[in-house]
Amino acid sequence: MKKGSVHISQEQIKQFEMEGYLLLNDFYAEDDINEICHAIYLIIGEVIDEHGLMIGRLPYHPTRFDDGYIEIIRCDRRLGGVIYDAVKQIPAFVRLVADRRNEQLFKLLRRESLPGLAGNGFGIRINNPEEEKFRASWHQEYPHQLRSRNGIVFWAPLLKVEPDMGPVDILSGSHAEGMLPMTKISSGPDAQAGTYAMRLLNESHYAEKFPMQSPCTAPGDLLVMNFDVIHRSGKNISNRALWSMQYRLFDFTESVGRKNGWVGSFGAGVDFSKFHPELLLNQGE
Ligand SMILES: O=C(O)CCC(=O)C(=O)O
Ligand SMILES: [Fe+2]
Repeated sequence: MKKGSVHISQEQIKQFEMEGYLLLNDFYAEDDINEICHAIYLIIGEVIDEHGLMIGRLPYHPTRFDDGYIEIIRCDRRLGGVIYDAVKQIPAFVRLVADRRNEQLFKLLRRESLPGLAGNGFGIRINNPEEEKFRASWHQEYPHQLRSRNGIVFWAPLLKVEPDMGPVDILSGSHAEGMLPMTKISSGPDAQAGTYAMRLLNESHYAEKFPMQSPCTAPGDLLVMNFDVIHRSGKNISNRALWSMQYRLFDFTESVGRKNGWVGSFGAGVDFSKFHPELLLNQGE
């Protein structure tokens, strides 16, 4: 799609309203993605040099921009965290996050809205093979972001996503349930840290009620999800990390967000239950 020209059909708008998500193929240009991938390649090289790692790499090519990454985390998993924190500061990525096309698309999906870009709500996910710690379990986006009830997650891959890499799972139509209560699991075998400790109550009920879709996407594609649609990280059983970009746009004019001053959630150091005590039930502790 050319810069500044976003067109979607009435059919697609309707699909987004019915299913709570929509896949737009080739929404971004090859160069938009390539610029980001190239910078990631260079940053990985900087980490290899800084730590004197003996990791050989092939010259840059968009399909193997993360060459050396898996070897780095095998040497020292903490360096994966360094790379994760670094790549969200790539100017080309921040430019894409704030791109006019995202705002235009938001306005097509949310007529009469005044779009905002969720602060601390953007980054590049690296879903490592066979790693559970940072896998997002079934969730709705709203409690994790707040800002506004009327929000949309933008999800776009940096590589071709194969089924065994664990594409994001979506429960189609589940946004119709509205805001659902959650519980905190901070101990036991299922325990995760921080925002990952929050679990949807009775998640298996929803997983049975709604059909699951796991769209396999490619660079340039964009997946948009309603803040209320239930989704989770897929399971990466491949031997390559799944790199994908996320950013969230919201509507400033929506009444709950406006009343709360568009405050953010965990990423902004806020416990969402302060604003929505009704959504946190103390079960499963
Ligand atoms: O890509 C994933 O693993 C999960 C993505 C997600 O939950 C999101 O983008 O909001
Ligand atoms: Fe999410």
